[in-house]
Amino acid sequence: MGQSSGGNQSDLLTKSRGRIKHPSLYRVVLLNDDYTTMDFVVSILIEIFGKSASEATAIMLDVHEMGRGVVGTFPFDIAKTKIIMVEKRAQSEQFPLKCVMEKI
Ligand code: TYC
Repeated sequence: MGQSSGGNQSDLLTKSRGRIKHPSLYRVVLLNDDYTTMDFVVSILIEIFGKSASEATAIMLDVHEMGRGVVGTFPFDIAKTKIIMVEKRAQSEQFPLKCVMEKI
C-alpha cells in the first residue's frame, strides 16, 4: 500500500497532455407571444431561472418589446431541463410560452 512503484498516482490527474475539453454552453432564449401573461413570465423567470423580481421584470419587458431575449447560458442538460420545466408549466396553465436553446 502507500506509494506504489513506478509513476505516482497524481500523474494521472495532473498530466492532461493536450487541451482540456470544456462542456459546450447553450443560450436559453425566451420568445414573446401575445397570450402568455406578464405575471406568468415573471414567475417563470424567478422560479426556474433564479432571477430576482426586478431582473425578471426587466427581462420579461425586454422580450415583450424585442420579441426574444436571453435568459441565461447553461451546459446542455441544464438548458434542456429548464426548457422542459417551462414547457410543462406553460402547458398546465394553457399558455403558448416557448423558449429555445442555441449553441454558443
Ligand atoms: N407579450 C405578452 C403580453 O403582452 C407578455 C410576454 C412577455 C409573453 C414575454 C411572453 O416571453 C414572453 N401579455
